[in-house]
Amino acid sequence: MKVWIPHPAGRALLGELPPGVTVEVAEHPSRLPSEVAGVRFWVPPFLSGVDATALLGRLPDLRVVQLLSAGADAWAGRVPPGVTLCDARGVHDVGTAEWVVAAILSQVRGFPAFALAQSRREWAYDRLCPTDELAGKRVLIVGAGSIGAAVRARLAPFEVTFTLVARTPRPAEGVHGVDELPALLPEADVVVVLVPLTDATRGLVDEKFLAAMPDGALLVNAARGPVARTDALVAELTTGRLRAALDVTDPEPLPADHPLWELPNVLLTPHVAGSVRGLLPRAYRLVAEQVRRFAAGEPLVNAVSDGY
Ligand code: OXD
Repeated sequence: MKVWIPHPAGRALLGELPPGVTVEVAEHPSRLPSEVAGVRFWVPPFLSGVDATALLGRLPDLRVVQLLSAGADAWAGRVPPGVTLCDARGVHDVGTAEWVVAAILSQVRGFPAFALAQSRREWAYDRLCPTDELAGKRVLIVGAGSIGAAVRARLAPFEVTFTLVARTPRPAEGVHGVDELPALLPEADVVVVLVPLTDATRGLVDEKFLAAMPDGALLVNAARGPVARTDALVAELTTGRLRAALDVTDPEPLPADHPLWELPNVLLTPHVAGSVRGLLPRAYRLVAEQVRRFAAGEPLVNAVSDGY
C-alpha cells in the first residue's frame, strides 16, 4: 500500500508500519514523488495556503485522506465517493488551548499595550495600570469539542466560570445549543469561538452576536476567519466597546492595509494557534495509527461525516 505524507520528518515519526506499506513524501501537489497510481492513503499538506484538493480527482486508487488539521472545511464534501476523509481531532488541542489561554491573559492583563510601551522605552505604569484580571470572569466557550474541553481544563485554575455551547445541546453535560446564544452572550465576559466552519457557522459572529456581548467583553476567535463577519468585527471593535484576540481572519493573510491591524483593542496572530513544536509528533502518531487500522481493515477514527 502506498502512503503519501507531506513532511520528510514524518517518515521517522511514523515508526514501524505494517508489512507492505510504502511511505513517500509529497510535500507539494506540484512535486509528486511517484506515479499517482497505487496511492491509497494520502496525508495532504497542512494549511499550506495551496489548494491541494485539486489532486483528489487524480489519485485513482485513493481510499483515505487523513488531514493534519482539526478543521476539515477545505475538504468536506470534496472527496470522491469511496474515499474516507478524516480530520486530526485531538492533535491540536494542546497548542490551540494554550494559545487561547495566552491570548485571554494577554488581553486581560494588557500585554499588547505594555509591549508597545516597551518598544518606545516607556515605563507606562501611570498610563496603563491597573489592568483587568481574569479571576471571576464568565467564560463562554462556543464549540464544546475536544479543543473546547482542553481550553476549559487549562482555564479552570484561574477561578473563572464556564458556559459551554455546541451545535447539538447536551443537557446532561450542561452544554447549551447555539440557539441559546442570544440569552447567553450578555452574561459572558470572555467568548471563545472554536466551532468548525460549516454552512451553519459561517458568519455566526455577526452584528447581533457582537451587540449582545456586554461592554468590555473579549472575543477570542481560534476557529476560522469566516465564522466571524469581518465588516461587523471592524465596525464593533472600532467603537472600542469590545476587545478581541484573533488567530484567524477573513481574508487570510490579512492585507497590510486592513483596518483590523490598526485597532489597539485587537490582538492578532497569523493562524498559529495549533502550530507548536509538539504538533508533528502528535500528528504522525495519529497517522501511524490510522495507517495501521486501514491496513488491518479496522474502522478509522475521526471520519468526517457528510453533514460536516
Ligand atoms: C486546524 C488549525 O484546523 O490549526 O487544525 O487551524
